[in-house]
Amino acid sequence: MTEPMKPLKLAVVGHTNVGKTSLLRTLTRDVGFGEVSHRPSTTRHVEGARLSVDGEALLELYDTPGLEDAIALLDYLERLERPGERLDGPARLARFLEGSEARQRFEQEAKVLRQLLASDAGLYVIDAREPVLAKYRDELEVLASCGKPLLPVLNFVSSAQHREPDWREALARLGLHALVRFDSVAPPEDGERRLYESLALLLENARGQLERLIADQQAQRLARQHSAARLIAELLIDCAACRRSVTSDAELERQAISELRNAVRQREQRCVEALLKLYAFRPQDAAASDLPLLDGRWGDDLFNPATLKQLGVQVGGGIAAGAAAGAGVDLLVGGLTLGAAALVGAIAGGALQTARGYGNRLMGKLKGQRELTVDDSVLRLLALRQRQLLQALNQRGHAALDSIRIDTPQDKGWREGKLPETLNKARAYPQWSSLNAHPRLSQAERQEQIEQLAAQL
Ligand SMILES: Nc1nc2c(ncn2[C@@H]2O[C@H](COP(=O)(O)OP(=O)(O)O)[C@@H](O)[C@H]2O)c(=O)[nH]1
Ligand SMILES: [Mg+2]
Repeated sequence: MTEPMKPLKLAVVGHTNVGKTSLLRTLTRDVGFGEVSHRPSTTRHVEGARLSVDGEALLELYDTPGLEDAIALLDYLERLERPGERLDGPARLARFLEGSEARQRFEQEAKVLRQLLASDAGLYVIDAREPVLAKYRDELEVLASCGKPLLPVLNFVSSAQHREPDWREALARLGLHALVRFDSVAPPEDGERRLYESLALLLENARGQLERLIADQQAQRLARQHSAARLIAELLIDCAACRRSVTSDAELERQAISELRNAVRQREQRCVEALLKLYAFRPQDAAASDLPLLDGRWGDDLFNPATLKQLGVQVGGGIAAGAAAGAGVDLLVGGLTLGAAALVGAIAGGALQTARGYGNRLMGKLKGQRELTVDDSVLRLLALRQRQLLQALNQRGHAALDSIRIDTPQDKGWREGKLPETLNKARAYPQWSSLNAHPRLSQAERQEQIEQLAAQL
């Protein structure tokens, strides 16, 4: 057996307020890590987080307080040398850390330098919107004297005013040629992978663990996307299969529509919350605006070709086509004979459970009941909104503070096109909807349809 590897230790360092704590939040996918603030010097001490794969710790990240007065510190370090003495960087730092100023005037800086000395490398975080000022160059010089590899991370690159070329040039002049572009609030899609790959170039011994981390993160990303598509598919099946039986009466119908609207609205919110949780965000990180256009539809899905097929009824092309087109009234008249025949056929075929449901719904029709279902356009709308949310989640860093708004897409495209076949099918299976009484959600066929629909999303 091979010895478990020691986790790679990284110190996250840089000027105050450049996004060090934010970078840690995003890399650890932990919205609660540390304290993020636009005020300077919120992080007063060193705080660590660990990334593990299969229970094995691969990486330790240490957040540090910001460096505030590097110019004065560099001056001080230079004056630590006695006449005729030539100390190298680490030796000079060692002398500084033993001295009293490390506990007084430069207490913050000493914490940072101690952490970097105890780490394998440092991530030097830069606010790429800032001009390259002398204080940053001095900061880098002080940090470089620890003798540890430093990887500059250009943060805030999603901002329009970033000065990436200036920083690239300045860093090159200091001998730092590798750097990573990042944004903790809106990270580039391959940002993490590039960061770890660049580290692997600086730390050849840690390549194995960094590659494992990269592979694991890729696998997690795919698994998340698959689970997300399933959550959305389940929402759509739930809504497509949802049906309410209502006595024909204006007031009762109005009430039923309002209840259906609430049920769908809440169901959508449940999906939003499940997606947020899956992506490790908080419930307040997204809010769905109200669903427009939710009127429900008065359907004759009883004569949906899928219902008939389910009952083993062979219908002529004419009836099936008429049903698909929603020619409800004619079929209602013919419903009795068709229904009776269907019942006999279904019982003979052993589909008693289905036949009972079918029979009740048919009786309902004859007693003046109407069936309310969720309109196609609402299903389209739900699909669009949830996909939009998913896209936002895929692009969101765990340092983001503002919340995502889920609005209705403006384009009209969603009204058109064919609905996925699975949704039409679901209309004929009320037991597939958690919004109906007596749902049977673990039915294999329902699961299959969810899987199929998820693949289409
Ligand atoms: N837009 C944007 N804002 C960021 C980014 N990184 C940090 N911030 C914001 O910058 C401020 C300082 O961040 P913080 O992580 O506390 O900086 P620290 O002092 O270096 O730890 C906070 O308001 C963050 O929300 C980024 O990459 N993009
Ligand atoms: Mg901080």
